[in-house]
Amino acid sequence: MARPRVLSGIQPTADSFHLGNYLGAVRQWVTMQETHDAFYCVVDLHAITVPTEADALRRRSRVAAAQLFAAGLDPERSTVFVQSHVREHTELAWVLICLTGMGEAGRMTQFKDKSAKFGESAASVGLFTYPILQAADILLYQANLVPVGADQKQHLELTRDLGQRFNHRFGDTFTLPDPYILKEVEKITDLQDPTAKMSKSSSSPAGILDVLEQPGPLRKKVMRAVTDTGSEVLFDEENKPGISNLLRIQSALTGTPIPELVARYEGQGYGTFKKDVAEAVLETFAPIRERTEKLLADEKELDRMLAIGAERASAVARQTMEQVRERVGFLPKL
Ligand code: AQP
Repeated sequence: MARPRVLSGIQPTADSFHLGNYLGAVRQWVTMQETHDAFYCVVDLHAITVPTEADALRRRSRVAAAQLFAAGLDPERSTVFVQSHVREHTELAWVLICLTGMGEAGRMTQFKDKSAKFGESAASVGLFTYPILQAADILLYQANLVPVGADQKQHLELTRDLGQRFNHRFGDTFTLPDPYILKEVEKITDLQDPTAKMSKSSSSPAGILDVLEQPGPLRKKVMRAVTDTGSEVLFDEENKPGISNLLRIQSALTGTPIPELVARYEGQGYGTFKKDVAEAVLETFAPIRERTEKLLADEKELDRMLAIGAERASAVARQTMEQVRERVGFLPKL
């Protein structure tokens, strides 16, 4: 029997992924390549929904791809590609845009959050339609499962709605995907503002742990993470959001259940605990950073790996789009 298909994407919007991207998404991608037919993309078309400089985009797209391979994606088992290399993403997005209501698109909370930064009228139409492009990314590959962090839940619902609407109007075409969200790591929060998600574009440098960062600054940031009143290491999301976030991180990185960690640090105060969290972060990030640097040292080879991914992705995307074109009523080109 064919393996179920998984698809997910990550934006090349910074010079490194952060701990939230890694724990909330990329780590699951690596595990799932063992059991699923895996498609993962660097979503550069999404990155340009906010002002982006061309050289930075090129650099960050390669850095993103290198980090994915360095984190453990195997080009033999996973199809890793750059979104703009497969033209069908934008073509399907247009068809889906024409099926989306203005009100429906306007309810997407990520647009509201991100556009608040520039003011809604200065935000691009691309930022507004971003979730529809994301729906196209997923539906194009007939994905069964989409591993993401909690912030993407609403976009996944829109994807299912649009897939279902298309199927209903034009005949069964798309597989309806389910989100795959690991509760324990669905929202890693900012070290300086433990109620907000750790984010490439909105966290302050002190609030974010970058995978490619050097050990010194990483250690400092963990040691300076905002903690809560009191001195006991306890899991209490409401009254101790900072310590709870660090406990979640430590548990995910070491595979130790939270109650066990709480028992281990009883009576020891925050200092010892934070030191251990910092060590766990360093241990996880160091090999990824080293492998990323090696991969980036040979751009030609990296581009070749991405070309192979694009080829495999295009074969699937072309098939879906042929069906879509025919069902929508576009004339075949002789
Ligand atoms: N803090 C987080 N906790 C858990 N999961 C997270 N993800 C992001 N932040 C956290 C998940 O990482 C994947 C890739 O994210 P993205 O690059 O598509 O962008 P995003 O979700 O918008 O993340 P950022 O860091 O906030 O990026 P910018 O600032 O560029 O918008 C997704 O699966 C996401 O859920």
